[in-house]
Amino acid sequence: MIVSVIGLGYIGLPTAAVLASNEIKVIGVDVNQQTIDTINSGRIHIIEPGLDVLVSEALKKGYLKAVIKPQKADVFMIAVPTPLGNGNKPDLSFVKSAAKAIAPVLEKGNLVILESTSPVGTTEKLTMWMRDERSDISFPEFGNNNFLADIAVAHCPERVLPGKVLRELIENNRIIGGISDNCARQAKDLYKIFVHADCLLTDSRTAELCKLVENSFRDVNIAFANELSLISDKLGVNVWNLIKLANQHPRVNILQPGPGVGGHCIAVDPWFISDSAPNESKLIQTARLVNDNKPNFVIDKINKSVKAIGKNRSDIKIVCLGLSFKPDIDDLRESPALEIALKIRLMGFSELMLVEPNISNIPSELKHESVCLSSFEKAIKASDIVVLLVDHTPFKSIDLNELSGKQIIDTRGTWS
Ligand code: SAJ
Repeated sequence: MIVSVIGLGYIGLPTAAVLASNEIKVIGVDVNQQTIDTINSGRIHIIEPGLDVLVSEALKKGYLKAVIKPQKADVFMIAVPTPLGNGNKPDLSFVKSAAKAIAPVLEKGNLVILESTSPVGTTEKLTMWMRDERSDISFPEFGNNNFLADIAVAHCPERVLPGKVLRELIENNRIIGGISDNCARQAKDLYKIFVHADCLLTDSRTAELCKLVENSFRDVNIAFANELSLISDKLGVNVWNLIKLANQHPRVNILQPGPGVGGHCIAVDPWFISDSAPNESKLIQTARLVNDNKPNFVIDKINKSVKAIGKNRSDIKIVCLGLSFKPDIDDLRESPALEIALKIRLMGFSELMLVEPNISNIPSELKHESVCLSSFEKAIKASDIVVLLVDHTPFKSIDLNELSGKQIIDTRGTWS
């Protein structure tokens, strides 16, 4: 059997490598020649623990190769981006391009799986885009379980946590939604090769909504925690202590407030629901707005600290601890910490020190004569205002006496 993985990014490459490590021949396809060259030389272009070893082993043993144009295979797994376009509308252009690219090499008996997080109805659109190119073979029809088409099409959304991808690919239960029941069953046979957990079958629409709902559930729950942080601030209550106490209740489990919600999933996927059902998704939309507004609250706190110091900003040094979207990773995409640092940069402080142990260069958008990357100890000593934005492990072990006399804005409760 040959499996072709279309899109060799954060999901596609680990999936390709895991399949190859199960002695399945994998052809990885990507539109970026540099990505292909890197993989074919046994290296990787993303950071994910353990992935480099898996990829270089797979290459050495001949189970994995990367190419720019799809070739014939038995299974095609599509793991391309589905970003937010203008007006928070889903951009499905990469899925459409993938459909058009694989259509010419499709053969009777092939299975096509969409892994990308997608709005409801995308797997049906994918089927339609392929059908438009290939009138000589038959494709399944949603809800028609009596028709055995030449090609099977299913949606199996990825659900892995960055940083734990290789483990979660194998250990997480999978939701598999077929265009028809037969498609779902065929897809399950593939996942059972490497998934050691349950593969639960449903239809493609349910699987699409299921993935969006999982991330929206988390977004709404984080928004609740973020709202509590605003309420507590107004009422002079320590929100971290409040949540810890409330969580003593057997049926309460409040998440942690922060500077906002980042990453390319939780801050994006709820919009896919609100785009499809705008009038029915008020809570989901409000949660997005609450989370997106949290950086402004942090900026207000900084302004209050400036007032408390009683000097001009041009005489004040400020440090931002962390820039990534969550702890102990180097990923700055959609990071609220980065957004806050950018806002601070424009506030005219004498110096903005950035401490981000997981990167070695200042992001280009932050470059300015008043901005520098600094070590943790040095920045703490030199600063008047300390803004903790990401709870990276090294920040937890500070002697709290070193913070005395400084204005502290701890958005993660690390020192509370
Ligand atoms: N965050 C908080 N408070 C919390 C938890 C998280 O502010 O209590 C923030 C984080 O700091 C971060 C953001 O939320 O900015 C998202 O981080 P995360 O660790 O919750 O999730 P992601 O985006 O890394 O991965 C999510 C996961 N989804 C769920 O947990 C429901 C993962 O399983 C998905 O596969 C992934 O999205 C995806 O690809 O969709």
